[in-house]
Amino acid sequence: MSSVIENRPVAATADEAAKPKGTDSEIGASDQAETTDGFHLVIDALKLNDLHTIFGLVGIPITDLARLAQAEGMRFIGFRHEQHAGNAAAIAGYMTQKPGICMTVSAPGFLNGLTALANATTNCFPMILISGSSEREIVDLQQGDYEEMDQLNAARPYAKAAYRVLHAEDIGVGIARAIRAAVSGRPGGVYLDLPAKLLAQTMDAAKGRKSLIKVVDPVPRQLPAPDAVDRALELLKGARRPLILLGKGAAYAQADAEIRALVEKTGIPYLPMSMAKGLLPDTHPQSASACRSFVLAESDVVVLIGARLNWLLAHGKGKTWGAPKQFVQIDISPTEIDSNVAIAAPLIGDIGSCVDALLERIDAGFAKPAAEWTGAIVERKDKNLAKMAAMLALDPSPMNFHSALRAIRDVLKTRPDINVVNEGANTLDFARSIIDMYQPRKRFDSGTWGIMGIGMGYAIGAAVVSGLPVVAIEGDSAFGFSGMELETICRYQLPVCTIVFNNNGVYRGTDKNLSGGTDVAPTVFVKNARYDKMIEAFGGVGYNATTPAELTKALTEAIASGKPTVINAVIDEAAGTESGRLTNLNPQSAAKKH
Ligand code: ADP
Ligand code: TPW
Repeated sequence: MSSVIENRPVAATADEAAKPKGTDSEIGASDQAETTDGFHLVIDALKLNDLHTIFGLVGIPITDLARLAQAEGMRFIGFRHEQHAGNAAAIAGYMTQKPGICMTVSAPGFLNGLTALANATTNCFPMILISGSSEREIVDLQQGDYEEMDQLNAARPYAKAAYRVLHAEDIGVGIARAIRAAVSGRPGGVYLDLPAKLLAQTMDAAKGRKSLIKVVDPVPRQLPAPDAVDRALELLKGARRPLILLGKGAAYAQADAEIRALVEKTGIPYLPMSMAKGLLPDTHPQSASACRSFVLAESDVVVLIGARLNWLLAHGKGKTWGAPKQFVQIDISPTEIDSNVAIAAPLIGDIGSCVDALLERIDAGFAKPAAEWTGAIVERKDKNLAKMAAMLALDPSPMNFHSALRAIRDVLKTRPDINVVNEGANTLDFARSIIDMYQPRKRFDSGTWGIMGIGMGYAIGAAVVSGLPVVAIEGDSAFGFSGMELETICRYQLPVCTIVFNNNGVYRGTDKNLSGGTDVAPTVFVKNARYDKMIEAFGGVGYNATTPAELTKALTEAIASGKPTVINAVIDEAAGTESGRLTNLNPQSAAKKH
């Protein structure tokens, strides 16, 4: 098969078009100088919209597309499995407000990417999954094409939008629509179906260029209605125990200064959801993280900023929420309002504009919360922090989650610019509360689904986008979902240090087979595995750490080296609890409750 790069058909610039024509053996050179094709139009459309990185995995029909993208100056990061390419694209979207691009082959490659697309949509991350597809005529008659699948319809329920382009002259429109759908309003995952035939279609180069669209104002501001702002302020003015709750929508919105001003001007205590940690430094005096249960239960008016009242917030009701409350909810999506409980003061718009509007009208007469409320919070916080400090000071052998995380926390404190990826059950729950974050959009975790498998994909995406080191704090089970991407990390020499919390299994490693049979229990892995050896296979550096001191040394060295590294952190196999802090969601325990 000839390559599109060899037969480069586009005259990209006037200079190139003016170059002397080649020999007769360069078939149709003068024709080619005036035509373009689907391959080039896709690349040109992406570049025109400042999208310069593709996360993907090649094969028919997109290998040449990937080659060409690279030849034309785009970065193509090739993965070992499409799900991780998709996760990298999703986190790139979250970090930049521009859709991350993931590219896959048809049917199985597409389906592997679809989990990431669905996860991105669930988390409100903008990304575009571009998949090659087989011939429509054969797919629709189910005649058994190579990798046959009706991908467009398969994607629809899991995507914010899904489009297919059939004609080369529509590629510009297709990509513009995909970009707008991904980043405007509530961000999400968009599927773009590109049949193989489309990529090879040719058209006049000048017409092709004209058909491309540079999207103007892809993330338009959406101003809140003035009466909605008044309503929210009235409610806040009457509050005696107000609380601000920051979600990852607030981090995504990049309205960092406005949010900080709102928190500080009103004096209202705040709680960050896990990925909003660092939006204000976790050490901020108004942070109520250390007494989360207390403020959720005792507050009377709660301002939700880019956070949904889903399972992560106990749906806004029940014991967690204690005293009756009223909510102000700032969100870009009007249908989010009243999704779980009544919202007294919805504020619809982009977070920057909504927070600005509140700030503008908070006058001198706005009283800061009473000392009775803020004092009670400080008292609780101090008590809980002292308890936690005592726990962190213990030095059990083997290490437990706390002693290992204390070591990591102390190293990360010296590098607030570092990206942190975190998944697992106990590893996730403990790291979330022990590892402080100091800067916005530096923490990436299992998110809205509580999904395992985002680890290496997010780590690669974060390293590529930021150019800064990544520390991935991974349960040993969680790590297993994406572990093969260590090769990808080594191939691109990314500064990713993966710390595997190795406690010999899912949640822990001590379960027994209830039948007494020879198979190990469903939660148990190979004992004393050496995850550090895995990265050595690809030229990376492995460390085995059995004490906090060894962990500190390994992590410090790993970060300083900027090399791909894995630290096998040996954790007491009996230390974890089933499902971490989600024990109550297991059917057995849930049934007991009812
Ligand atoms: P968390 O899991 O941190 O609680 P969620 O993902 O549940 O956060 O909520 C994020 C919310 O933020 C979503 O409801 C989404 O519509 C909203 N959102 C995302 N971007 C913006 C924005 N720029 N302006 C306003 N709301 C936004
Ligand atoms: C895609 C279910 C939730 S947490 C977890 C699994 C398998 C792993 C917990 O063990 P790990 O962590 O990582 O060793 P730790 O700290 O407790 O020792 N498949 C998917 N997503 C989820 N959430 C699961 C399974 C699960």
